Amino acid sequence: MDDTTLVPVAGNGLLPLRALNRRQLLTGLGAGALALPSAALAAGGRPSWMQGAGVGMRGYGTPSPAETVGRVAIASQPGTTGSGASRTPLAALEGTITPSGLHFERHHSGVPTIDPGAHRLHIHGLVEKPLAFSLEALDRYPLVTQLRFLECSGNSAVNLAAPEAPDLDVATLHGLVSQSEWVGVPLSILLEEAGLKPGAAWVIAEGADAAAMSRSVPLAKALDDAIVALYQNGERLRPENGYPMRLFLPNYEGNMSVKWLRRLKVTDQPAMTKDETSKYTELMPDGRAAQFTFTMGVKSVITRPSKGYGLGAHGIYPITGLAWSGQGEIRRVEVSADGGRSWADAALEGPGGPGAMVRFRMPWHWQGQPATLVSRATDSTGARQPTREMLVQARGPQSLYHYNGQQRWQVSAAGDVRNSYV
Ligand SMILES: Nc1nc2c(c(=O)[nH]1)N[C@H]1C(S)=C(S)[C@@H](COP(=O)(O)O)O[C@H]1N2
Ligand SMILES: [Mo]
Repeated sequence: MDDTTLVPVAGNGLLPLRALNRRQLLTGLGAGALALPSAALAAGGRPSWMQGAGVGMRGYGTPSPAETVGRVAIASQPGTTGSGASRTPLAALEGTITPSGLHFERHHSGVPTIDPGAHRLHIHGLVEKPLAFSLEALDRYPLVTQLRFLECSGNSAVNLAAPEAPDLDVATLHGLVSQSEWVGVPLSILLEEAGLKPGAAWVIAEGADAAAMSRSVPLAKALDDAIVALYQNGERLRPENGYPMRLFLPNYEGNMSVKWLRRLKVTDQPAMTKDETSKYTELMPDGRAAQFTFTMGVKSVITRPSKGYGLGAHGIYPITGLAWSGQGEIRRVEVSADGGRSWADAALEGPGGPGAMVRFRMPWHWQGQPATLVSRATDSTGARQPTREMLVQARGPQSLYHYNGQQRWQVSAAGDVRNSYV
C-alpha cells in the first residue's frame, strides 16, 4: 500500500476516503476491528443451537440465535400498560433500513388489538360525501412507496435537558428514529373522493388506541405527500407501528403520524388536542411556546464508535453513522476527530432522496490518542446541524422537543467511548 494514502486529511487522524478501500484497511497499520458484542464471537464452546443436523424450513424467518440485538430502554410509564417508548439499537445496525421488529415504538396507551376485517377508516366533517374505507378497499387504490425516516420530536431530548452529559449509549440517546419503506394510499386521493367543502383547512387524525391519540394536520400537508400507510418494509405494518393502517406524514415529527388510524375529520381550524398544546410544543425562554412545529431539523449521529462499541487494537477504524433532515436531502456530512476544530467530508451512501436517511463513513487512524468524535450534517436548504451549545443558547434547556444538536463521543486512550458535551 502507498503510505501517502495514510496522510491525514484532518486533525487527530482522519484519513482520506480512499482508505475505506478494503485492501488498504486490511493491510493498514494494525487493521482495527470494532469490538462488536456478539454472542457468536464470544462463545467458547458450541452453543446447543449449533449442534446436530441442519434445521428445516420455516414459514416466517427470524434472526440467527447468535444475533441477540433488540430494542432498548423499553420503558412504560409507571401505572400504565405500554405507555412509553422503546428505541432502535442504532449501533448494531448497518445500511439505512430499520428491520420492522427493531423500529422504535412510542405508545401513549399501549398497542391495541385490532381486527383488520372489522376496522374502518372514516372520513367526515367538511366533505361532500362522508366515506368509510376497509383495509380491503384501500388495497385496491394505487399505492405509492416512500423510503422515509420517522423520528419522535422527543428524540435526544435528554442531551439538551441534562446539565452534565449522561453516560448513555447511542440507542438510548437517539434511538427514537428509524427508517422504513412505507407503502400506502396517497391521502389526497381519498380526500378528493370525499370532496372538500369550502373552508376546509385542517384534517384531524384520530387513532383507535385507548388514548384515541389525535393531531391536527394542515390540509396542504394532507394533500401533498401524506399517505395512509398499509405496508412497512414489504409486509403489513407491525401492530406496534399502527396495524392495520396509519397516517404517515414524511418529514414531520413522529407524533403526527397517527397509528391505528380510524378517523379523519376535515375542519376549518385545528382541534387543539393534548398532543399539540400541553405536549409537542416548545417552551421558549420568554415563557411563550412554539406550537405546530412540524418539520424535523437536519441531524446526524455517529453510531460507531459509540458507547459500548469502543476500540481495541490500534489501527484504522471506520467511523460510521446516519444523517437525515425533514427539510431537504442530506448533501454533506462532516466528521471531526478533534472535537470540532477540524473537519473532513465523510462518504455518503444509501438510496437517499428527500426525507430519507443516508449512511456516512469516514476512515480514522487511531493510535491510542484520546479523541472527541463529532459529526455535522448539511441539507439541500443549506441548513447545517447546530451544536448543543447553540441550541441551549437559542432555546434554553427547558425546550424539550426537536433537539438536533451535534453528538460528541469522547474516546479514551483505552478505547472506551462516552457521551460528552465538551
Ligand atoms: N394512535 C397513536 N398514534 C401515535 C402514537 C400513539 O401513541 N397513538 N404515538 C405517536 C408518537 S409520539 C410517535 S413518535 C410515533 C411513533 O411511531 P412508531 O411507534 O411506529 O415508531 O407514532 C405516533 N402516533
Ligand atoms: Mo413522539
